[in-house]
Amino acid sequence: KGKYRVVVTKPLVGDVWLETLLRADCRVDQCLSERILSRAELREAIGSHCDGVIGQLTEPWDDELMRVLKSAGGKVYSNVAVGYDNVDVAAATRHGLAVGNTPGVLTETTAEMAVALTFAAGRRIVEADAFMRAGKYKGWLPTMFLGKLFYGKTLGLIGAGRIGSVFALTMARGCHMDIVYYDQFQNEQLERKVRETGSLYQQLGERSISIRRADTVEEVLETADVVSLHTILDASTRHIINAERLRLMKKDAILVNCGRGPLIDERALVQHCRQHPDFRVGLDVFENEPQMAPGLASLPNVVVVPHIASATVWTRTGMCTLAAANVAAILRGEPVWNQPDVLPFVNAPSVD
Ligand code: 8YV
Repeated sequence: KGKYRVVVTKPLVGDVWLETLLRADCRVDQCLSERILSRAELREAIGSHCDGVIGQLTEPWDDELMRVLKSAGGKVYSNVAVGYDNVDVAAATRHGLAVGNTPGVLTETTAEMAVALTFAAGRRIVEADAFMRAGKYKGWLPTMFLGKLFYGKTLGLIGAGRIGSVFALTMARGCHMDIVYYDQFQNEQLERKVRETGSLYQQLGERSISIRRADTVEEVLETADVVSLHTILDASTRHIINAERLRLMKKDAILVNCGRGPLIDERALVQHCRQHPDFRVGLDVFENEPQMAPGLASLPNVVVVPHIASATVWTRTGMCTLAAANVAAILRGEPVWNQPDVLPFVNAPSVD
């Protein structure tokens, strides 16, 4: 029973997403395997009839798979992620398929992971934890695990959209850091918030904060003590951090990436970290997930986590629910979940 058949390619979080689909008259075929489905398995899951797919960024939703979905009667592909570099949106649009994503619900959660990685890398939390667990703490020394102070330093952003802004404000307000950002667009809202916080700090007799938009990526890299990547992945941003640009950074800077792995040339990063032990890195994403570049995992100046920046129960429940709501709305021809600046469709839903 159920008017529409919806394929879900991975186990999801919570029950609301399922209730949302069932309420919308959908029959749900969910793949409960934790394995990443191959192209052939995705084709098989779509089968001869499928109205919509809820998929993941680990899957290549390119022209071929969009064609398969369209031929099976599909109307919508919904990514359980805000990023959609795994989706050929132009192909989907050509085939008349709407493409949904999950902006908004993961902004703070992802920004908080960038904060966590910044501190973990800068204060050597993982190294120190391993030291304790190995029973190596034999007595306190003033020279032990010297890390970085953030207070009053400069924070660099590559990409100042939703997540980048929340990260920057959290760090700048908490540690009184100045911000320098590179983005195609000026973020007036972020600039205003920083200016207003700066004047409040001044009134309170505390260190003020400032913000400046840089003309080039280089300018951010040269001036910042912490650089965090929050830009989308496309042809223009692939390897935006390469060997040459790493050399521009301060030798004791911190580089954080909760965006997409291929923003960094990971092999060049390994080399750089070997040469500069005071350079510190926090990574949530990798160039060839789930693999890491040879040598990366054994570097003491690098902290790595497995793409979990949005992994809280609240956020993943929200992402899965929004992904389901996107499918339900398209199939029933209803308005999509919406709020200013957060549109959960990356192309104009053009289905009949
Ligand atoms: C998720 C992400 O961890 O939303 C994104 O673009 O990369 C992360 O929030 C991932 O999408 C889970 O599938």
